[in-house]
Amino acid sequence: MRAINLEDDPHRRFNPLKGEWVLVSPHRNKRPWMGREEKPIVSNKPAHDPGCYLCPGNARTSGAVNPLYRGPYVFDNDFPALLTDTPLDRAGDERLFISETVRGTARVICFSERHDLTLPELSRASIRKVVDLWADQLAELGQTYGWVALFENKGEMMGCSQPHPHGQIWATNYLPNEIAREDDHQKAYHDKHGTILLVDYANSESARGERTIVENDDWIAVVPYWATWPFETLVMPKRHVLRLTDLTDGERNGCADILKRLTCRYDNLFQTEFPYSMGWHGAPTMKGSFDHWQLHAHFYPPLMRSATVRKFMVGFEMLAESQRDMTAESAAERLRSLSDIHYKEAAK
Ligand code: H2U
Ligand code: ZN
Repeated sequence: MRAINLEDDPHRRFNPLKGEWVLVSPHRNKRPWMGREEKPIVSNKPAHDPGCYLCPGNARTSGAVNPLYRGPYVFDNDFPALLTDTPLDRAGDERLFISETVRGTARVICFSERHDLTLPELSRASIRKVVDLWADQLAELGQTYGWVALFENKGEMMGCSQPHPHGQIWATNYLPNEIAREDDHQKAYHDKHGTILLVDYANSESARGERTIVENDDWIAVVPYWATWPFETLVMPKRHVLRLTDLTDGERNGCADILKRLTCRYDNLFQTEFPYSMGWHGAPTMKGSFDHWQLHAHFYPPLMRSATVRKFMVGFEMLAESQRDMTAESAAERLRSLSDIHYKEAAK
């Protein structure tokens, strides 16, 4: 029997962070595909839009008026999914009808005063300010809440409702599903091996290089071995870091650098404002021992073949398990081969 070739033969890969498998079918990439030719997407948004709820000086839907802010700006979400004062008694625990009450809060973070500049189009110095504000928000909300979700939904395809570049912050008094799973698996790995799962992973990927997209002294961005979305990436510090608040000055600059270079490549891939959901995962802020954690960011972009052709997680994926055609290595190679210079910048 011949040896399995991961570039050609159907196989499964294991995600040690979630404890689940993904089916990889690289042979299907040989199917004929009529590539669609699309023009680069250059939006002509103004630097300030009088009709935007998030621009400086404008009124939001609630009637509250944004200050004339410069740089990143945080405000309380006018329609928060969680409330700060929900009564904390247990709501129901019949055998099959289990519920619990929750407390939390939600905020919106405008990345800068500029209506027309998405994250990759901001300078490293401006992105650094976003990194600092994320860390400050984590420090503040982490005093009250056990989990602080820092994330961005980018693009209409991902359900983003406001054109002004922004992210969201949701703080909860419980660990959401994804976090609880990552907590379990990082803890089990630490108990078994005595080392940190994603520190081991970041350093082995750095040594191998085949799934690396961009890397600097302190950070690495890879298409993870177990990626499910075509161009999914994982961004990690190489040193053991629990939370954004623990990053040194140099590591914060490095973080801005890696985010800039990764998101520019994303935009350059299909010459579009590349949609995704991204978010930071670090050690929870609730009481307990979380030293087995490693800070990281996930990027989950839906696009597959062009600025408009996306992957759907349906059928087998909904009902059985995630599946991909293009290998993580091919996706990484495509992203790695692109320029750090944003296509809009290059066209000037
Ligand atoms: P998206 O990231 O999905 O675009 O969400 C933007 C958030 O901004 C959304 O949660 C909030 C919405 O509640 N928002 C306000 O708080 N005030 C506004 O005036 C507009 C939008
Ligand atoms: Zn705006």
